[in-house]
Amino acid sequence: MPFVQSPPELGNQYTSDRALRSYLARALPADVRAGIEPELTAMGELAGGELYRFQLADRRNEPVLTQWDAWGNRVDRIEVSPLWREAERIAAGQGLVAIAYERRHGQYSRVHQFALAYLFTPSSDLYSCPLAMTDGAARALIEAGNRALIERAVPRLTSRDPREFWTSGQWMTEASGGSDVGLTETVARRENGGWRLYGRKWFTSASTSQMALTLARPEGNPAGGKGLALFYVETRDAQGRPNRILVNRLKDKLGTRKVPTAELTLDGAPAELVAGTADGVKNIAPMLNVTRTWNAVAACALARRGLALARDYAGKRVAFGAPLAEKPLHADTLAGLEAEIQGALHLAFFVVELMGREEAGRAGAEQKSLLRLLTPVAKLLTGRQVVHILSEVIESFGGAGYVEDTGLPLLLRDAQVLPIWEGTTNVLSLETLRALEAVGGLAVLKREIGILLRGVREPDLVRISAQVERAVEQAESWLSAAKGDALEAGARRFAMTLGRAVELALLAHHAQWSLEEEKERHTLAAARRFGAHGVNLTADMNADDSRRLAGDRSNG
Ligand code: MFK
Repeated sequence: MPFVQSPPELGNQYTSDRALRSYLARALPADVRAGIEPELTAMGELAGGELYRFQLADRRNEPVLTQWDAWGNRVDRIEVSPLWREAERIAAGQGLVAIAYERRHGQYSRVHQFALAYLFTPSSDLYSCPLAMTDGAARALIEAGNRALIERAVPRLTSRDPREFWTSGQWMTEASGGSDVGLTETVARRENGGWRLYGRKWFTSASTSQMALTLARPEGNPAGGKGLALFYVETRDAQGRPNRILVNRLKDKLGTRKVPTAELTLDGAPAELVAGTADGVKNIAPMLNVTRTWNAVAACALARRGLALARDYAGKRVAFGAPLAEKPLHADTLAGLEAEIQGALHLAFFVVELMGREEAGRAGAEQKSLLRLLTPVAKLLTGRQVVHILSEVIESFGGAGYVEDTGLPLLLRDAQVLPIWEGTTNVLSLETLRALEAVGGLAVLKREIGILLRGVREPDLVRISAQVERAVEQAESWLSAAKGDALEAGARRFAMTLGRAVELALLAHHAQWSLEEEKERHTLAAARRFGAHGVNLTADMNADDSRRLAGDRSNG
């Protein structure tokens, strides 16, 4: 018999996730944790068992667009994959959006929701994309205070009944501007007392949604983001026909291939204003902040899935006389990934906690400022971390990781979207600088880091605390010296430094708690390793060198 390698397997994705469980033990009151634990255990079982097997079997199914019926009617029907249909049923039934609005656990409801979403995401083929937008749409409508739209849409967006449940799109991207949304060309016209939208949306994720929030420029409005207005659109009319919206084609993407991302033409689509005839970017910002948080949680979730598979495999795969797990270099590689995942997890869930506090009316001005500042930071940093981690995960399987029917390459391809959609790393780095201005500089972050590190006593954690504080000081002095182009050029290194500093501060805080309360040294190990990877990335780069290196068209 020739040798046949056993594939990697997953267990219960909640009970086997030490970092998540330890985090929840600290972050949640005991009664809240006990109340949600059965749901988390059941979701962990589903995600590591039945749903994971379904996902592997469903690998080749992708959404299919049918533009015409047999009789020549334009129908633009999109059939999603079987797994996506099941994912929708599970997501509605488990309240993956609803939990945040029912608020059964007050300020902890967001932690509850996102812990479930984190477990669900890697086995859902990114069904968390429509969930993120649905959550964001509910939040944006509520913030806008538009009673009629809230009454019409929010009960559907937050329904637990799969027959009632609606998802929402977030149509922002146009060919003219993916990041520079102010370049939007879609026009809104007053016709017969209502608004009609005309234009082309270039990248509409999850285009099977029943509604969308979108941006368009009311005729006569000035150019730029301020001249845009936020509109509510229902995608089908009362008879279920496309609502003057044409699906031109589905995108042929690197990853997220189960997500039916489409190019749309709005050909007089009826729409309603959400919040006045201008300030569209500002009015859609609450949606962006919610989807960016989903993005950060999804990044941690995909990274965790990759490492869970790599770790299981390392215990089974024998090479050079021993399982890979016993090989010092292989173990060292996985250890580095674990430390980065734990840092990312703590940052993403810190933002989740802040969001929950704000929504429950329990956040003071400082916490609101922190949320504003750390939302783009968490999104951009975790988005980069997950791509690095999953690239290493693929490599840790050798050739098997490069073969499609192992289901592994999908992880890396899907993860690559996370630093792109909802604002690229660079766009969010610049957004971090604007957010910093909005919150009055670094003082609020420094105070929070001080609070996190106050109780640290373990000698290694004391040393790590000093490393965090030094990195923030270095970032601050870089910021005060950098001007003009140098400021913009260094924005990513600066934002990543802030993010890494907060990740390490959270790890140190949690490690001290875990040493005392759980008698565990796992997070201490993660903090030490993360610290060894480094925090401060700021640097004074030579602008002439950068111009030469980036702009040399004669060099390839
Ligand atoms: C699993 C995860 C799934 C996630 C689902 C993903 C589905 C995919 C769907 C998409 O990808 S949709 C496309 C997402 N596109 C983006 O995220 C656009 C990225 N570009 C930016 O973020 C630009 O920075 C931006 C469009 C915001 C720049 O436009 P502007 O017009 O130059 O905005 P500006 O001047 O920065 O902000 C306008 C106002 O909004 C300001 O308020 P004021 O008018 O009072 O000064 C800002 O303070 C406010 N604002 C902007 N961003 C904000 C915000 N307020 C709060 N939070 C924010 N994040």
